[in-house]
Amino acid sequence: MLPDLFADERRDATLGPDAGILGGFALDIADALIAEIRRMNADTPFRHMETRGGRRLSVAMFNCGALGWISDQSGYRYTAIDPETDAPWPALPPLFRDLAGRAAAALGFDGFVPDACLVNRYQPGTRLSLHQDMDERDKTAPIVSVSLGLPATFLWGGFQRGDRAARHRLVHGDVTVWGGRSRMIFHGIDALKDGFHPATGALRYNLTFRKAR
Ligand code: MD6
Ligand code: FE
Repeated sequence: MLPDLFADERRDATLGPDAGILGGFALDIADALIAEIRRMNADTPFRHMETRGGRRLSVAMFNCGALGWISDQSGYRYTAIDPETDAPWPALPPLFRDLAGRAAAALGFDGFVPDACLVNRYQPGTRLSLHQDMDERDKTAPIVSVSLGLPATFLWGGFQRGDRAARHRLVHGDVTVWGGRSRMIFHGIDALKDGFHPATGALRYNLTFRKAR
């Protein structure tokens, strides 16, 4: 029998219970997603937020949707107003909402309607250290995360910060979904390697959809 040449193409992978990578799930709309990021970024700048301790995050961020995740000297929280522009965050594009719902359903989370989308921008050298996503009120909803542009190494740890982390490659168009029993897993992104991607140049974008309230 001939080998299935496409068996590897989608690279779906299980991360843990209720968590997985949907390889290439957003590939067919990736260009349109990037166009939406650029359109919103015309009015809403990427910025390097500060942690409570006064350290600057190396990931640059903005939000779209009713609520946006922010960090400053008083800590982490969700707000309806962008403190940088004093205006509401840009509306969640229907294309984004639809993608998040379809991806969540693929992992068994039906009816996922995000109210927050964090747009992350990584340059070579940018990293996101191990963390838990715990600022969302509704921990029963999953999180859906879309990778665009340069590949990254996703770190998938355990329930303790010191637990050994597995490494998973995330490429343009991949979507990760997690919730349920894996919702509080420590995770992060290793320092982005230098490179060039035809859709984004020397950048990686990540969209992270949540139900914050
Ligand atoms: C990133 N993602 O992929 C960072 N958090 O750039 C996250 O921190 C993340 O991908 C919660 C759920 C999914 C994620
Ligand atoms: Fe996270």
